[in-house]
Amino acid sequence: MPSEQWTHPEPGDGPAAVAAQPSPEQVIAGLRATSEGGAELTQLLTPEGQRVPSERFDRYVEDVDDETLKNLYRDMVLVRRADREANAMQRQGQLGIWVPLLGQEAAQVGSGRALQPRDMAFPSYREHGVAYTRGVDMRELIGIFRCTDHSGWDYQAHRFHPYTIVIGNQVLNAAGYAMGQKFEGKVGDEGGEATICYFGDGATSQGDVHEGFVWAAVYDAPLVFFCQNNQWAISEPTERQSRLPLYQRARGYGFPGIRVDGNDVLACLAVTRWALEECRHGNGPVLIEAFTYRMDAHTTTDDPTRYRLSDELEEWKLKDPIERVRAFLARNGYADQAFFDSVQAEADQFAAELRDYTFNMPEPPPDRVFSQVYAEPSPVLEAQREEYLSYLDGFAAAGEH
Ligand SMILES: Cc1ncc(C[n+]2csc(CCOP(=O)(O)OP(=O)(O)O)c2C)c(N)n1
Ligand SMILES: [Mg+2]
Repeated sequence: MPSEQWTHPEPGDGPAAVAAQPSPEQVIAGLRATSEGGAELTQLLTPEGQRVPSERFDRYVEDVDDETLKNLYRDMVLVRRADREANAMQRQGQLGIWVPLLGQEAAQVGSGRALQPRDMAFPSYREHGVAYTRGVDMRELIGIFRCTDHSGWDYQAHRFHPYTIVIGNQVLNAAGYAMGQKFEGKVGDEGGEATICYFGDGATSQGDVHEGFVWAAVYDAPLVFFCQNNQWAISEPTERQSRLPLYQRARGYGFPGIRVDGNDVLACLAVTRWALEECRHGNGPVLIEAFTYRMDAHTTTDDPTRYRLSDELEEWKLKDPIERVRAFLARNGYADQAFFDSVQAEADQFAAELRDYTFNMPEPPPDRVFSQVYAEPSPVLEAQREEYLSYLDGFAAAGEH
């Protein structure tokens, strides 16, 4: 921890009332550490697209050649384009709500691409980019926001759990799942399994997250806690939720924590690969704080101009996750304008198909709400279904008169 940052004095270090007062410089240093990246930020690609060597993490991206980087660029452009399309569709009344991921493409694509097919992922509700890397079709996902579906993809096939709206709750599910992987002997060597769990900065204030940390720690569960610190929990900034950078909390639970530049896809890939390897070999859990920024509203029902200044957004635009990869590819001659144009055209097509699908999405049958609730049929639910269907029949009969 940088020395200038304030921490509570040790008991007995002078009169408490005096000793517990941080100096103005220490207050500012603490705020900077929670709201700016700080020296501890692991970065492999600067916002200007310069490659920064890293003794510790370069080995985790040795195989990333220009083709792989172009694929990561393409992933991010497609995901962003779909996100913007969905946002527009909500504005046109085609979706009930949308949860934008704008700005978080690198954190999601980098960490998602670090996973092996056998690993399991637990998302919150903003992880459309991770869903994409797990092979969940954006069309499978859009139904949630058109209110026709409840995360209906096959989560075992994709190894990607349903979305969780209850803040932090998926951390408990993930801790239990990872403990199961441990109990079943699926960790310990190269072929080992791991779990990754996504949550936000605000979620770290929830009891569920604390409990998940405790259980995963004491059982050495193969679990990567992936916190996307996008600086905001709706209108609550991170510095109102923590006295120290979030990754440092891991120490109190007895596992490693690391802060990565969440707008750097290469660093997110490297650090997540490292963390997953630790977990696979039985050295889990690990906390990753991906330092990023929510560039759009919390959801389409939110207006961020009510609680944050636009200069903050302008500052983060300069750290855009896609632009730095574009700069790196172009500067090194790995990609030309034709490549960037073709990716854009593909993204436009991707978005057009999403729109087309959404507009023509079949209405689910009314009794769908009763299906896929339990693995086995339930008499109580079956009775409710019958009652609901006969209630609906009443309308049909009334219409005949
Ligand atoms: C248990 C619970 N409390 C409150 C809410 C309302 N809520 C929805 S999102 C949110 C903020 C979450 O912020 P963060 O964890 O930083 O994730 P982000 O939305 O920034 O990705 C809150 C308080 C909720 N969904 N669940
Ligand atoms: Mg947040």
